[in-house]
Amino acid sequence: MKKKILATVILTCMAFTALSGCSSNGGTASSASSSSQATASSSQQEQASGDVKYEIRVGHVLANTHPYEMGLQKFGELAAEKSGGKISVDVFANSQLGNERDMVEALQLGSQEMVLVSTAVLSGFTDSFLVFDLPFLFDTTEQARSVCDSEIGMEILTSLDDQGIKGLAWFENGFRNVTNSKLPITVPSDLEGIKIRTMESQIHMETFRVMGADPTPMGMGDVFTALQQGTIDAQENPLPVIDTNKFYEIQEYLSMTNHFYAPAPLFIATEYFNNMDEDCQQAVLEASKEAAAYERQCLDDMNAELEVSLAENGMTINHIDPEPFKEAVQPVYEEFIGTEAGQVNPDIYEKVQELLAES
Ligand code: EAX
Repeated sequence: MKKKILATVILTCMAFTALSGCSSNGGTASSASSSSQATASSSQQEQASGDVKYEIRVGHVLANTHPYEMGLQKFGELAAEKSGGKISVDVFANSQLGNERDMVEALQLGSQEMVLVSTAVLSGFTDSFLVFDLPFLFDTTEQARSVCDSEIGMEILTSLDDQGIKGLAWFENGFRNVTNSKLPITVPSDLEGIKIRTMESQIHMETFRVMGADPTPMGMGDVFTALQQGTIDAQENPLPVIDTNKFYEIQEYLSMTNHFYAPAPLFIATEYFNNMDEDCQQAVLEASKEAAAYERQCLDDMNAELEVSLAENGMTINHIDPEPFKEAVQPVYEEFIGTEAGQVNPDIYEKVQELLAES
């Protein structure tokens, strides 16, 4: 009887989500295989009636209303469907399993199966992803996605496989913009003396230092309180993060700097994946790629109206001329492209530039 209930619940949520747009189920640790009610055909029930053999915990640091959550829920539903119910995925939002660096380490230690992160924290594990930390590397989302989906993008994504962190697919966080409580940021000198939270990335910190700001690296879970207490004046994140973390409640100014593009690799613990049945490995690979496309669409849908809604929520929004900012951060390129540890490999950088020249 239990299996039948599980099967029905798995398929009710798949049918429901297939009919709906990009919406998350809310809640904190929500299992993607038991979140909503709908009907399903008997053949689908048979398909998903298998015993759950793999219970996967996937963590992220964003809100359970962010497209990260929607994409991971979709991954769970697809993995359950494609594995005949052998895979069950529980999604943990809001840093419940720790900050991004902790969760990546947890994959290496075998205490967590999957994680979705921004690449900036990976500088503690490898230099392969550093190219994405460079300021103003991309001008458009299309450019960024084409690089992620290219051969060099796939090489970067899988560059940690032999360190226990297997890259599955490129989700997306997006172009990052500055919010602060002091003034509109219109030219680099407006950042002079601004205490800004950054991710734990030397390149990100130096980017703000060369413009006169005072960067503080911090895990995502501590940002809202730090802003609220005034220990920092500013933070930088894509609009969907600003919205779903309600930064508009404590940050007056939003400056559309688009200074970094943050891709978001979906990782699984290599050993855990290698020990899965082949059919479930295939299910994970297919589900991760389909879920990545879905998550990008959710971001696109959300971004279409966020400037208006953030202004309605009281933010003073300004756009910038990027040229003075690009000029101001040139020293970051001189300092961080090279063959030393902590530098962007020149070959990777050149391959990205060649792709951009073709686009
Ligand atoms: O991947 O920490 C951040 O500001 C990022 O947006 C977060 O890592 C999501």
